[in-house]
Amino acid sequence: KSTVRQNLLDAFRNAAGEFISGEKLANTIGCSRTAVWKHIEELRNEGFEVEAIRKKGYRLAEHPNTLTENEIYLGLQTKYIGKTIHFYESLPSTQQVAKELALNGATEGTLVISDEQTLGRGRLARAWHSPKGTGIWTSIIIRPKIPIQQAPQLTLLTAVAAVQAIEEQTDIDVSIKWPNDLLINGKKVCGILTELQAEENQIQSIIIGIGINVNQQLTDFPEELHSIATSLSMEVNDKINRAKLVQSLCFHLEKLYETYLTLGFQPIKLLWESYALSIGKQITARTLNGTYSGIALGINEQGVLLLETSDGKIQHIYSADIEI
Ligand code: BT5
Repeated sequence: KSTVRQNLLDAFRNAAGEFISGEKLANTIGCSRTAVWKHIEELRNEGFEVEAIRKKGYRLAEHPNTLTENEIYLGLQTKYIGKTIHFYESLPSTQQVAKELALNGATEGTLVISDEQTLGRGRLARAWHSPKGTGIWTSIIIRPKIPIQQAPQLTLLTAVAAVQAIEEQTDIDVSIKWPNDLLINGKKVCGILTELQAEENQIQSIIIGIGINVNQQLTDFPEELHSIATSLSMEVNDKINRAKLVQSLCFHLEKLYETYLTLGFQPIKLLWESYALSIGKQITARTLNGTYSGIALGINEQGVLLLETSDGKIQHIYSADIEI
């Protein structure tokens, strides 16, 4: 992404809908007025409405409700999460691209996002349905200096961020099903997949994959998901602005991540518990080592689920599918 383009968007953002003269734009950006004009033409071709009035200058009038790199960047209120954006029209999976970028030294906060995934993945190689133009399919790279065992905490942290972003943009009540499902009225609206790269027991990067169903209608889902999945649009009967939701997601993710790095998991745990669905309830956890039923007591400091079975034993559940 050219820095001229980035500076131009920053200048428009700072102008908050007011006119800026071509000369002022050229000066703040540090390029010629011809270059300014060329970039404005590009923005227009992308669907942005840039008003031009003699003696007043330029004003960014309208944002298209499409998901583009510029559209996301323009309203971003973060220091580093989402500041570098790799946008694709279509990808097999954003996880794969983010992993390669991370291995090649991508900075913390780098965001990979695709308008469609043809091979979107859930946990345990399950498929994640990611049709074009409807959802948020994104992977974010972070590089926390924490012991590997604590990595699952980032899944829970991301779930809290996603709840906060969705609630901020839609006023819908969202709850979390441990560890990585966001539900609205019992139906899944968002899934999170965290994967990590480590060397000699040191975390190199964590790739946080987030899928949010935003503007799908029921017919956009395959038959087998009809009874278990929903989208934000289906819940509010309206279209939702995906770029704003990504911005909000980045904002809350960065805020919680900063809190986590300075104060540890405790404050995140409290927030997580306030949104969690299954605490104190009878659940069944299917793990690779067997199936356990009992009362979900909560999560411990590591983010591990504690399950009290009928014989009074407490099982530590590290990874499972939960039935409530
Ligand atoms: C998850 O897995 O919920 C993690 C999903 C992560 C998706 C993101 S999108 C960006 C990034 N790139 C990727 O390739 N992946 C990440 P899991 O808990 O295993 O749930 C998978 C199950 O959810 C499937 O087996 C289906 O039953 C169901 N499912 C699939 N697509 C869905 C959808 N769009 N909405 C709701 N449920 C879905």
